[in-house]
Amino acid sequence: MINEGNDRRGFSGYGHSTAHPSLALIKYWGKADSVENLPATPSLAVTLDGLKTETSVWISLNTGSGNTADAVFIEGVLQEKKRFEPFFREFRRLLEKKKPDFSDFTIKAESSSNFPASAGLASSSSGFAALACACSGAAGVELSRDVLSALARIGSASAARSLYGGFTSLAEGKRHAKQLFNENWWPEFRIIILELEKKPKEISSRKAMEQTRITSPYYNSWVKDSVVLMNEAETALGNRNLEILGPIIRKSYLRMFATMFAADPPVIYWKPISLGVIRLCEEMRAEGISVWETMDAGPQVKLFCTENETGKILSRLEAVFPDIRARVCTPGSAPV
Ligand code: 2P0
Repeated sequence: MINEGNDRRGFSGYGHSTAHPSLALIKYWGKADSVENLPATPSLAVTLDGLKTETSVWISLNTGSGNTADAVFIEGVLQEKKRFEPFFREFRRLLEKKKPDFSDFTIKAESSSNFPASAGLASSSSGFAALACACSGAAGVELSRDVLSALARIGSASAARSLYGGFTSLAEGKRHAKQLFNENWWPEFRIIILELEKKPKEISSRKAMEQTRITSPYYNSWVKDSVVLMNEAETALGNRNLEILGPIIRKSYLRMFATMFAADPPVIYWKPISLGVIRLCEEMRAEGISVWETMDAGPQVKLFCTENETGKILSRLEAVFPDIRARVCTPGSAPV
């Protein structure tokens, strides 16, 4: 994470980090505070090994000449400044305390992932987690994991969870996430990531969340109910019991989408193939295979199962949907 004193390209600090996305079993959907980006619902997630975002950051002290605008490139494409401004503002505020002499500087970041961005595969979680770690590395400051988690949250609330490995939670209204169990807690646990579409989502999760909060008549019930689901899921995870955890996972994503469908205008991320996979999971469960699906802000479907059933599930998927890309993941580690 930290690589101080590298004068590459004339910059005064360089940092690099690799982070894994955070996939929610119990969903965060809705903000308690949109300025601070605090979640209205608790979430429980697993950090995914196999999917990763790599970010490099260069920090240069301003000398009074040259371009002093911060810049973030994702897969080589310059990003809109607005999305990153609150994050960089918070990073500078943290640095003021730690390094008062280090106040006037420009940040340049380059990021790339081994999976599509903005397509419902949680690229903003690994993206902002890696950015937080690479920024602290480039500035040469030691920030605790909780502080890095809170910094990443400003960028994307799900990113707060990506700062920790294994199974994590972010409580409603909280600034940073925490680790519930490390990546070795449940060695047989598997996550199958299905890439059904590569295209970026039509509506950002941030915008869709606000639309749901403001217009869905079910929003308050969703927020209340998610606390109940969270408590049940934590217990089931503590017992490593997929038969109990699976139905709670299913309730969480379906109740989240029910709330979105009821918004005005409705938020519909699903595609026909998403429903096809959901139906196939139902069929497999009817045959005794313990496979539990979830979806996020995009058309992709992700499956939870145990190692011994992974082969069967992949063969069934291959037989019905031969063109789908499937990646099998295990619980992953914290950013490095
Ligand atoms: C989650 N999602 O818990 C939920 C489930 C999507 C559905 O967190 O506005 O990119 O940047 O805080 O974290 C996706 O939203 O939203 C998300 P912001 P984020 O993983």
